[in-house]
Amino acid sequence: MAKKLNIGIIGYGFMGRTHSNAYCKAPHFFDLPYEPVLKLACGLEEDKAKAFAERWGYQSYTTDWHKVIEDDKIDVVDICVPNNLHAEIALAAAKAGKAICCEKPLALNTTQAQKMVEAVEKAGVPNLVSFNYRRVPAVTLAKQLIDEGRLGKIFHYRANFLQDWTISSQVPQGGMATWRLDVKAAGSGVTGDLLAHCIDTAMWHNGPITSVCAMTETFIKERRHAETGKLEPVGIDDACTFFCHFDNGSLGNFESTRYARGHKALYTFEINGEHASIAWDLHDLHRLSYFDHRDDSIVRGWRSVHVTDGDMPYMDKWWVPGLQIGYEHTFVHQVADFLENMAAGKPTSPTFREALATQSVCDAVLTSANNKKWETVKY
Ligand code: SOE
Repeated sequence: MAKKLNIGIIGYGFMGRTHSNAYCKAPHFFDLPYEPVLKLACGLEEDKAKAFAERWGYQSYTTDWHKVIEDDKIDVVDICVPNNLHAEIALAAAKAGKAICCEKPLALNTTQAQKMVEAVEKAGVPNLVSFNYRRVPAVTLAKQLIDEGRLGKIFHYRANFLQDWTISSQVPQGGMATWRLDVKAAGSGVTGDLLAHCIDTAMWHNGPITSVCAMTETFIKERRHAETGKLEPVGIDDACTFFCHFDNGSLGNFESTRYARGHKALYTFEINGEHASIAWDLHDLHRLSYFDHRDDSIVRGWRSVHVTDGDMPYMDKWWVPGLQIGYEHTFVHQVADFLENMAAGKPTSPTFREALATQSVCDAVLTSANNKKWETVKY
């Protein structure tokens, strides 16, 4: 019988739902050393916290996150609240000896993130940041192909994360979901929210980014604040493009915007190596495109690998070959890896320390855009 592991989740929004779903599903598909028990759910508004707890099967609820930390029965604190609350909660959770799963980006900035890393490392608690796209089987397979050396020397890494949901000036800043447009809650715009995903995956695939040259734009300068009702200046970046150098000598090219009409969440990357190239697209997430120059010329071309076979990452745990999985499964894989590693006393990537490196790149990107100069990333 797997040992019970009590989960206390803070935040009942979009991410609170993805994480709760993952704790429910993981034990059905993975042989886990722990059985996650949905113990306590926390959110600001009582009726919403109660409804969330009932819907997902949490045993109780609270509106005060301190109660989650103070509860001796809670083993894992799962942080799914806006970015400006991550640091305070994580520091308290680490002090209380809890394992921590924190939503991305780790913090508002590198200074905060550094303190969070020190806290979890001092306390020796398991820690993980939820950059979930690493755990799309096709994205994990890309990592495997790179590590096997199939691409040879890598020359280019390009990634985009394109959305279109903030084009209307009537979208408010602040409040549920739209806190992402309020710089006080989010820290930054597309850089921390979307490019952080691309940077996390890129550095996992292709090693550290050493220097960046960026530009950002805020297309809508004022928006009504959902909490104050007043028109207030917008402090986030609506769009960001940057070039970079990787430590291995390759060049990077990244773009993110919430103003690409027609694209809802188009995360794509392409990696070009000496022998082969890889491309991936979130809207077709179960496929990995692969081109290998070493193939006979008469059959050489881009292949679309359907990542559903049992020998492909995570896929032996799901259905039968040919039947695909989707977005929510990335969080299930995250829970499974976290619990397995926790039992084995091993870290789960990306740890707070690894997410600090992503935060350092984000900070360098924003500094570069501000200074209109190349910036060396300070790790
Ligand atoms: C923003 O719209 C958002 O929900 C991000 O916050 C998520 O991290 C991303 O996966 C999808 O888009």
